[in-house]
Amino acid sequence: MTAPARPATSEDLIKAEEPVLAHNYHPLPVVVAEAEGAWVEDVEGRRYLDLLAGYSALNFGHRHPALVEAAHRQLDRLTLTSRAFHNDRLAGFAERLAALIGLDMVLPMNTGAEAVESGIKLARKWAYDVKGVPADRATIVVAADNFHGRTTTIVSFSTDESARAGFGPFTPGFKVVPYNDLAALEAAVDETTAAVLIEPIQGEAGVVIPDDGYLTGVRELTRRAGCLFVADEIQSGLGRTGRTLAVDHEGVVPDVVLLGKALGGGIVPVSAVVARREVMGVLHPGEHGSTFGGNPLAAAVGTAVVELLETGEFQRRAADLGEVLRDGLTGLVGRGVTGFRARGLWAGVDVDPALGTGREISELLMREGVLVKDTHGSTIRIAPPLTITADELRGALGSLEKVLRAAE
Ligand code: IF1
Repeated sequence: MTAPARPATSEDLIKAEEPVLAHNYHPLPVVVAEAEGAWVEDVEGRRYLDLLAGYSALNFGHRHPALVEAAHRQLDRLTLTSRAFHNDRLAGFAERLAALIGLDMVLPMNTGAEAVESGIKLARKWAYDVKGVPADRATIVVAADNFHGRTTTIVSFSTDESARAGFGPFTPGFKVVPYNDLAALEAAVDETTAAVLIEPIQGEAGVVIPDDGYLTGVRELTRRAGCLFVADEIQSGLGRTGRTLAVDHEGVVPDVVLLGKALGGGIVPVSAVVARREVMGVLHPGEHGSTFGGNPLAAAVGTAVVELLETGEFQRRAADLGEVLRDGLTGLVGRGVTGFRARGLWAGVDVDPALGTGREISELLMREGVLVKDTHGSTIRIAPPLTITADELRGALGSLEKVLRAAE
């Protein structure tokens, strides 16, 4: 008789990854085994408040009952067809998503990077077919410090050396201008420009919010110049900032909106390009696609996500809880925090570098039962599930205060 296997500890599991898992990440040393709502539990049963929410893939929390139910129901009926056939879930998903976003047509994909790639291809095709740019001459203007994903084309226009170095040769056709600088954008746009592609709020850069009027300016400039405005709302969209989209804060409607992360309800990867009919109309059979894009399970979960957002409840929660977050962070400025940028339930918090790196602060917070993720240098980002309660959020801010005080 063999002895029952001793359950693996967090330490065992972290060690077991080392020889078999690519070293493209440096995760916090927590091994999550279960989760519900804003809380995760590790292998030893320790509980943590999740203030990262899967980089906003978990806007509705872990295992939101309506989303899990939609997934279960669909698993029992039909999971995949490929786009070689129609499936009975796709029309409803596209119709409701387009209506939520205020545009006409949907191209369903899977990951964020695929949505960005698809947006780039769509903009180029539109430039040749509609705008009349000479073949292979189309350019796309992007912003410095962008983060749009990790494919070879997308890292081609990254300004982050660790994302780019070693991955050339790079895809041509991109012009990089400083973010939040309309004059630089104006100077970069010409008759070859297919699109301006930006994040309405730059996530990876540290939750960088442009000046009021910037997005309106981008909209006016692109309209005047006869090129497309493509907004990457993969992280900023779907309730995070207190509105359905971050561009809604300026009442701006882009030509193309890229969605991902939360669109899959934290269950399956679901992304989408949502666009005006005249733009999406340039794509014909055989020109673009994906085996998994628009699969029935993704469409069912995506539809349930759209249903949650149609009520406006989550956008309201993000706005209201955003005030709690802002108040808490304001109280920490000068007490370990040198500054912060916040919109809705999303903040980039600059910690005094004398107190430690963002990574060190994140590890200390982990020991207090709060999970966050650092970004560059001494910045940590806070993006809890929109289902978090005000008391839970205040508790987490209390833990941050405690960690900062102990680090002094
Ligand atoms: C990783 C960051 C967040 C995105 C925007 C497209 C994508 C992303 C605006 C691509 C992805 C991720 C990827 C994730 C880390 C993460 C991230 F720090 F890198 F910037 F969220 F803050 N557009 N962001 O933010 O979407 O292909 O990943 O589905 O580990 O690389 P994806």
